[in-house]
Amino acid sequence: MSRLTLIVAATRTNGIGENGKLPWHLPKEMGHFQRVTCNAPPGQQNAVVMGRNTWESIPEKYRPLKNRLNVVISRKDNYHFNESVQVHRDLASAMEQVRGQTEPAIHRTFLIGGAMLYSACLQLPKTSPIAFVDRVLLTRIIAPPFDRCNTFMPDFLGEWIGAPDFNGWKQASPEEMNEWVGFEVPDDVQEENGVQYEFQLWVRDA
Ligand code: FOL
Repeated sequence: MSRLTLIVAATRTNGIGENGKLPWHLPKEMGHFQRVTCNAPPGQQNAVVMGRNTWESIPEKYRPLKNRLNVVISRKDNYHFNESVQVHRDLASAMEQVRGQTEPAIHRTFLIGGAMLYSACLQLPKTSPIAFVDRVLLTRIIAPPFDRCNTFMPDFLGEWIGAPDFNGWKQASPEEMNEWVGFEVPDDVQEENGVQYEFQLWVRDA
């Protein structure tokens, strides 16, 4: 079984996209995404697994995402895109590619979207031979509400069951988050272009 870290920026109502693109322009937040997903020990690399719509939403000049193994999932026949990226028909096949890859060895695997893949993966049980999402690196967009979002991630935290446990998910402390990502992450509210957000890490037992 492979562990997956879901990485996402989402509003409080779980909005993540508007008409196929990100609803906001947050260069520093994007810098955080880049730094986290690129950070691997010397000689190793991380993998980024994504659906076709997410691939298409990445500006052409930035894809494939550099210094990361890019893996795309699409059921379209002969979907034509970048030569250096392999396309898979399902997550099982995508994860097999990741597991089979050596040189460089794969350190961590990040699920970078979109909505369809986030939902499918969050539903996998711990016993799944394919993968299990045991971490969510969530950038919570606090304000404004971005009411025009028309793509959403599942409400993985669900209803409050009793602190500090939400459906098996626990929020890591700022120290635990720094330790896991491998660098210092600001633990207060960030503000960029009039948008307020904060970095969170949620973990559940595998
Ligand atoms: N997670 C978080 N925290 N923020 C995001 O914006 C985000 N976006 C996606 C998935 N998880 C996320 C999917 N969308 C790029 C563009 C869109 C995208 C993911 C990545 C992208 O162009 N990334 C470049 C950085 C380019 C830049 O410096 O502006 C990269 O190298 O990662």
